[in-house]
Amino acid sequence: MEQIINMEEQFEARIANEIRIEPKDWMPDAYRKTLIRQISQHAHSEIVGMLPEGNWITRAPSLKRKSILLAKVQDEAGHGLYLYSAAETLGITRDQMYADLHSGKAKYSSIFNYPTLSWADMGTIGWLVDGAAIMNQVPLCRTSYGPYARAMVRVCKEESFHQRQGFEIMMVLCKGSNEQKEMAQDAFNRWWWPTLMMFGPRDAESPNSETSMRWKIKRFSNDELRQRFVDMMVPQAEYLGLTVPDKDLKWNEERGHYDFGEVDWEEFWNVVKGNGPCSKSRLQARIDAWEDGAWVREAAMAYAEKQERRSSKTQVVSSKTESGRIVA
Ligand code: BYC
Repeated sequence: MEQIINMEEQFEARIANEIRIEPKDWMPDAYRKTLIRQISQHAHSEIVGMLPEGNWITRAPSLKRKSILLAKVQDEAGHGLYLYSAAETLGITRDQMYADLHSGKAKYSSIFNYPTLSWADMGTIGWLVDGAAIMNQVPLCRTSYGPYARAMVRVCKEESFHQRQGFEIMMVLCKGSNEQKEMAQDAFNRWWWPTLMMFGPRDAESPNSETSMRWKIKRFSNDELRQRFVDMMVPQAEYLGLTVPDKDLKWNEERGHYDFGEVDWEEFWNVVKGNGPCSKSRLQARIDAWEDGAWVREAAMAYAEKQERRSSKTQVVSSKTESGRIVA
């Protein structure tokens, strides 16, 4: 008992002194549990996040746009893999994480349950959704768990490129024909509010925030990051000549921030519970990919076992040779 209290004190002292917690360090069960929850959900978001954009690879308007989009979607797969690896260091297996996603137990970001209806959605996702991801993830480069923080450094570099490419698509559309401008505004109208939902519920309704902030897993609250995001995006929308679809949006001189309207929280919770416009098809696509890939996993396992058998046979032969009993 005394030993646990001691370890708990050491853990809290490390957190207070900004010393990262590493996989082999002692950590409270609740810290491990909430990290597995957040990191695995983050990984699932990256993987499910490939679907709405993957939908446009075959319909990209030029070869250049197609290759950029392909590279971006591949980057998201990479992010998912770093994050699954980071979660595995906490003692959960990848198979378990996939099983939790497929059964609906584990969540993924609500944003990916909306459809991508036009090419302008590719620009809007890059600009807005990746913009929100950067706002949320840059502080995670300083999160208290070492493997998560290190994964985030690379993820954020790649996300910055993604955001630039999204903004550039929007620039081209907004400078284009009336039809292109309308397409850009329509995509912006559809994605603005769901993007604000990415930051999670209001602080007062966020059950995980208090402990996650205390343990420095989260560095800023959901509402703080949402406000920063609005402050950053409004001037960019103005630059593009787009109208933010919020009649309550107004610069507040006193606060030094934009005031903005209320997110539709009923819609948010509905999507989080799995009733978003594309929730069923997104999850089904992941389940199908898992089932269709069974033969690849089986073949890889059979190959690994064959290699293992071969190398153990070679070891027996070479150890016999060394002992002088067999001479080739
Ligand atoms: N969607 O207590 P709260 C990307 C859940 S990938 C769904 O505030 P927390 C990209 C929350 O999980 C971006 N669920 O939670 C990829 C919790 O339920 P549980 C993904 C949400 O964890 C490809 C409950 O609501 N980014 O950008 O303190 C292409 C109460 O919430 C959402 C990350 O995952 C939501 N939006 O704070 C392009 C970042 N919000 O788990 C782009 C890492 C909340 O108790 N994650 N919930 O059952 C985080 O920073 C935090 O987990 C959150 C939520 C801010 C999201």
